[in-house]
Amino acid sequence: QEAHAAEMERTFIAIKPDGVQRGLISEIISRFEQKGFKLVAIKIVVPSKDFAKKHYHDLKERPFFNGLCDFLSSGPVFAMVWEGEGVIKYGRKLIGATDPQKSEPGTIRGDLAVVVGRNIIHGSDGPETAKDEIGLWFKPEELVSYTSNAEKWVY
Ligand code: FUP
Repeated sequence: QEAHAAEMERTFIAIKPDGVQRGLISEIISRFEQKGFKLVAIKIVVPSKDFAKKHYHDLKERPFFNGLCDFLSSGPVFAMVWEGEGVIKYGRKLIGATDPQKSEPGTIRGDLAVVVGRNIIHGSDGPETAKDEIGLWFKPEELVSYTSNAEKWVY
């Protein structure tokens, strides 16, 4: 069966400054890649604090909002768009619970992080957020569309 790349689900995944500084980029990419998801955009950028506030606008009433935005803008963030069937929900599963103390072993946060304020990775929590976050971090022309040779074995 043919997979239609243009119709495929996409999600926004970002390795936060702690994950980048700790050298976890390749480890994290591997988990998404080995699952069978497809990388369609990447960039490494130090977001401004204003940009961080836009990214986390849903959390602006929370007590940790300011510290969270300071943290996200404190160093390079490795931003990605991943594509594949069910990638939004399953991406969250690969990432694990927000608090690494509650993340299962085998998940990215469960295996690689300890505290909630340094939980190394972000992933969109639903289709609307995914669309908004991809639009915030990437220009449409920065996303590629291609058929990978592996897809005929994944689907
Ligand atoms: P998640 O979608 O799993 O990243 O979780 P949230 O959107 O609820 O939270 C976003 C970020 O806020 C978390 F990754 C870490 C930070 N946070 C805290 O620092 N303290 C909290 O109690 C909850 C979240």
